[in-house]
Amino acid sequence: MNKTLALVKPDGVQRGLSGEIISRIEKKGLKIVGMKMIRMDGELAKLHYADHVEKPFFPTLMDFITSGPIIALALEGPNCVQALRNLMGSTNPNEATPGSIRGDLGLSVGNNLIHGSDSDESAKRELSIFFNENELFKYERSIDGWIIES
Ligand code: ABT
Ligand code: MG
Repeated sequence: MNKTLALVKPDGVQRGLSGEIISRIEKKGLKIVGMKMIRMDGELAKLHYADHVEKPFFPTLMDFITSGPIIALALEGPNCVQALRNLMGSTNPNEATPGSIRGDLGLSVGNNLIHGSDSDESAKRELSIFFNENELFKYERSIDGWIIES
């Protein structure tokens, strides 16, 4: 089964929205197979956002993402990368549709509450940054048959 990485960003944690955000992920049916609170440092931020290091907004992004603890989640489910991206909404909360996390809860692109890997390839790379193999759990949920078509 495919996996993806979600991060509740520092604004989500500070605003007391971690529960709301994680709850939406759980209600969708995605299975949490790893979870930890950490504070990213500059080195981790550069690794995670390797594609953005040269972008003009990177210094602001770096300050923001290292400004407080985040909650990292490893998620599993069919098409989980796309499922999470749909739950999140567009990068800019002003363009994100109502019903999405960013559409309902955010107002600015620099404080957009949640990260989700943008492809299976990114998911693999990013999960290996945040989780060791022994921090990812394999377990069945008794409701899986009601959520996942066999
Ligand atoms: P992430 O899930 O954080 O990667 O966001 P998303 O994939 O939706 O958007 P990308 B393009 O990866 O943006 C990464 C972070 O950079 C911020 N950003 C992006 C800006 O501040 N200005 C910009 O012009 C762009 C394109 C938004 C994302 N994170 N935050 N916070
Ligand atoms: Mg991205």
